[in-house]
Amino acid sequence: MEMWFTEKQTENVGITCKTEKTLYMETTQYQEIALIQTLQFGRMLVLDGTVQTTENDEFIYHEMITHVPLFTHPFPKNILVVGGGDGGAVREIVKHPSVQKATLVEIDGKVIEVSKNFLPTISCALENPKVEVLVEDGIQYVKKHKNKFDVILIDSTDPIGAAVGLFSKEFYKAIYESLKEDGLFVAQTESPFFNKELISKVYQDIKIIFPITKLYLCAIPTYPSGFWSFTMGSKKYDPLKIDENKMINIDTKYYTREIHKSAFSLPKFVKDLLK
Ligand code: AG3
Repeated sequence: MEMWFTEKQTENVGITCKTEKTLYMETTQYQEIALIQTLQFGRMLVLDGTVQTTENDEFIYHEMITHVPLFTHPFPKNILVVGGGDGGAVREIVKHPSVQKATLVEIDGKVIEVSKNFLPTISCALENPKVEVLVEDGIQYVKKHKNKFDVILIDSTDPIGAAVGLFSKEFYKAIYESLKEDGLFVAQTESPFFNKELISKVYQDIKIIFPITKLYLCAIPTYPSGFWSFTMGSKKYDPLKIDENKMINIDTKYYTREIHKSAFSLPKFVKDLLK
């Protein structure tokens, strides 16, 4: 007998992976968590039926959500991650020698626990002394902490359920206040094929608040359409005017200096979403 897992990415499209077994499944107050052993992608974390990360392609997302903003800021010291309970973004953040502290605020403590138990290569930095892990509502946390962070990463799920507020203008205003005067932030902003309206709205909302707003792309095999966007809002630093001499060599598999720039070169149909 063969077992397959399908994420229905839209009403009419899905991704299907052959699986060996389900390692863990539980419904928490916030969502249904599943950890599946797949043949193609290794272990896969699934929240409410949507693929969050897999052992084999997670590096693309986690490097791109982290290194683009952290190399845009000339000296990032204090970093906040909202969501990201699997720890992948934090693992990349602590590779930067300038970082003194990374605070991870994840609403669902079970995601952290399951990732620690089943995804050691992703969650490995959660115990790092520079990392503080808090289980609480990221929106409330951001509202309470003003003028504090150099870089904020919004490593959220799709804009459904608990994550809806993470895609709101009100939240972007709170992020602005939570950043220092030269701070910047990046949010994962879904697929340019399947989430066109969301991308347009988020971009316009951020643009009203931040002097520099830019969208960049990467290719992620397990996410809807395989094509993924991130949106950056920055108070001072332009991601395309970075001092390349300051870019230290850190160990990556996707991110390079060339990718840092080329990721901002957008296909016409994506550019059109930002008008
Ligand atoms: N967060 C973004 C996952 C969105 C994927 N959407 C989907 N499969 N429908 C990833 C969290 C990784 N730290």
